[in-house]
Amino acid sequence: MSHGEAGGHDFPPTSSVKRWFVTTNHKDIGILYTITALFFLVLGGVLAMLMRVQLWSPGASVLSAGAYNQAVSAHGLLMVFWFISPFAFGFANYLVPLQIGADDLAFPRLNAMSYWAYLFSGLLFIASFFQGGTFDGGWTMYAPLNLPTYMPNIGGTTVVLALIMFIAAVTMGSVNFLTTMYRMRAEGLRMRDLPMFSMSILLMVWMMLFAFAALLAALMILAAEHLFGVTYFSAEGGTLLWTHLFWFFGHPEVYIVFFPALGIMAECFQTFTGQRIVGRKWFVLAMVLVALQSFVVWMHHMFLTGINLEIKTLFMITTIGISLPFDLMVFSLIYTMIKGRIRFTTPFLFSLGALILFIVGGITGVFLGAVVLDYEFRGTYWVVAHFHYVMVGGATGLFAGIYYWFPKMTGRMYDEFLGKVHFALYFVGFNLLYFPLFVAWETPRRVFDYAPGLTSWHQVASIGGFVLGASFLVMFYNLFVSLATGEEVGENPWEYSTTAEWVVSSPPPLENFPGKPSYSGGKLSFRDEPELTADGSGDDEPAGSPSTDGGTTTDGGLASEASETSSDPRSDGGVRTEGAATGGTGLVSDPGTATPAAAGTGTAHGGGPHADHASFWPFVVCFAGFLTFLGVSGIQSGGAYLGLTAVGGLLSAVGFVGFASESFYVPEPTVAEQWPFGGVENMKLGMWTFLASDVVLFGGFIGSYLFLRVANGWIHWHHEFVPEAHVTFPGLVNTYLLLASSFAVVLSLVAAHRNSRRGVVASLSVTWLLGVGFLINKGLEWQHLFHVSTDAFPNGWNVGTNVASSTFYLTTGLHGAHVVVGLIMLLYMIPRAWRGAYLDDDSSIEYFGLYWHFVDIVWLFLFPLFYIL
Ligand SMILES: [Cu+2]
Repeated sequence: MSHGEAGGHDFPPTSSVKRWFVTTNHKDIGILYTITALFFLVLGGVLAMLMRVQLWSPGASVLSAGAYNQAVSAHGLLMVFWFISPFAFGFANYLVPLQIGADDLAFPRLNAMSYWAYLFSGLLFIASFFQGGTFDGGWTMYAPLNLPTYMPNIGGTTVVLALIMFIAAVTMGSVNFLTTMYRMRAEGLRMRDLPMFSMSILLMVWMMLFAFAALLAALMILAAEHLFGVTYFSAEGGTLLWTHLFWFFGHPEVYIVFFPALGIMAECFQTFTGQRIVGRKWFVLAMVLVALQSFVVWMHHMFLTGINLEIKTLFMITTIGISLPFDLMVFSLIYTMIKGRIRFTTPFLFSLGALILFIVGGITGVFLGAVVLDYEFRGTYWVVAHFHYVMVGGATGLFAGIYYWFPKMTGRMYDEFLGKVHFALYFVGFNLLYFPLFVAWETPRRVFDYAPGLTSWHQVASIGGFVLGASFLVMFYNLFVSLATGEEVGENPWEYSTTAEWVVSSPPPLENFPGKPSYSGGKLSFRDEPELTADGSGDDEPAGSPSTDGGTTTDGGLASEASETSSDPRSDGGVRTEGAATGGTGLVSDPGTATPAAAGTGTAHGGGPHADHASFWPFVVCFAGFLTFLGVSGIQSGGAYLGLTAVGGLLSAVGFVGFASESFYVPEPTVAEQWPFGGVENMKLGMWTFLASDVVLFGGFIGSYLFLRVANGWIHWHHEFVPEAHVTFPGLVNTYLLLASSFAVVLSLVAAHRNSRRGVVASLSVTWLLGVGFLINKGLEWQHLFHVSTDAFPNGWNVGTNVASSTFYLTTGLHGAHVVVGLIMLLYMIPRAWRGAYLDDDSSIEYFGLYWHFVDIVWLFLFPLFYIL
């Protein structure tokens, strides 16, 4: 049986439209990410050109003040969120599994979810333009400009929701990459030997996991401020609170953006100089240092606020200090060039360009990191110029990547001459655009007018902007034409490139490798025998594929002879030769049930079932999320928005049920390097990493509460803002209920060990009932507080009454939502336990338990903070 006939579970060929809606393959998702990100680049670029037209001469009126504010804000948000990181995610999706010798990411369906959530979050952003105006408070979204008072249009709210959806996509991606990279590396591939690009992605997703969770806290609060009228950022100290939350995310974001570019630059420098990165070990160490330090520098964005000078000085030191590891990386790249023999290809030129831009951006950044100079430069075009040298420097590295891997992804070569033309226009255009802005630094930032004396500088900048924009026409033309007519390439057109993606055909076959990749012999080779494990599962490999030896080392080794043996012309499709396995049943949290035994018919040549996880549901769920968020954005105005919310909610429910009940099969790796998580299953590591980001999310909420309470007077809080009726007792009851429920989860594990079906069902049901009891008790308490009627609170104590009520309801509400999610998981698990699941393999209960205990522990923090202190 061939591919498309396999009952809707396997991948249709790439020429089929359906393929792109159901695919979960990392290479397909990588291509989808890349193309979508380029679309948002064009959108953000057009907005930027509108701004440059407006700034052609002082006093111009191409855009109104309001339209200019929207253009500036949307340009910034689209480029920072929807273009640059997703562009890097595209490469990461395509290449990381290839570079580390994995078949796919650890959770392929989650990967598809991540892409669709990203796409629909972007479409939600675009929808905001048609809701009476989009967000217009700048990309940093400073309070109080981000509040409904100053931004009453629905579009402003929609953008906040779009960002929340975007962060959902990022978090799913981060969890997936971390699990994959820690657990699915080829045998013998040590963590420290990861290729430079993969290493940069590893550090990027670590930073993303924590930084974006902080932004999520800020955005959830902001959304609540728009939708329910809570008082955080409009309260005493609220403006400063926003900047803390935002920049705790925002500064690491600079490195999140720049790291993948750095990884690509390192790869390109190695390939096109034929020289391993000089001081590779120190290079990697410097990256790790930067990743850690990036979280302790955020306050340099707040030098002009009332924070005392000692703290400012401390943050000046950490900020300027971060340039030291960067110096090391820059010198290492420069020495690599000096020691090697350079080939000036397009990817190399873009890498070198990125390095030059980054050096300028870095040096001008040190000026801003110094407290005294920041007083001078803040809010001026110095910042605009510096920021673009760094961020677009990062984008430049990514454009090196698109030329570098274009032959790998398409099997065809781009036109080298046109590539160089693109680079020349791009580099000249960029510098014409931004260098004059350092000179015209006295221009106020984010303002659509400026002093006449600066006109000529701005005109040069505008010309540069159009040259830069036009350079992309060359790129799109080049890549598009080459797709059809470019010279066909073998597996490795660059000769000196040494990472594993270059030893397989271009484009690589669906299953990536002709066998199990292994580095145990010191260089990459493929085992041709399927690995049989005790339970008889094997890897998914067509019979008779040759044992090949790519003859390469993992990274940075000198030239390797291109291997011919591994070339296999199958591009994709048509390689799976048997029907779809029926897989296990159930949710991702149930890998235990998807055992080969349950998989039944779908035996591969190796004797086990093959991976089977194509799915339409990720698309459905994310489309439903799009409708729901769009409805919620205008829910206060009712009417059509109310209907949209209902339809979206309904479709979400259908989508999640469909997603959870679909059968799929993802094999756990049998032979893989798994340091330091050898004994941990994929699902467990995924849960851990997710909870790590959840810790930061709650940290953001609890931190906000503490911050606002201090700002409003710690003691006064209870005397002035909280009614007498707010007593400890309901909170205490809830503490006992949750502790008891955690104990019940432990009992269900014990019951599973004793093989007692009834015991498992009973204890899970008790957990569920205790959780429901918790929610009822909380509901009664809230109901009571809503309707207190005292002199101080004649209208009750509801979400919008004051800062204390806002923090109380929102923080405990977030916790309550976590309880609800846990109860939904239980509703899925209890019937399955009734049918006898979890007795052989209780890992699902264990993963649920991790989540449930976490929710419990959070409550142990909330209870004293909100009820006792
Ligand atoms: Cu910063």
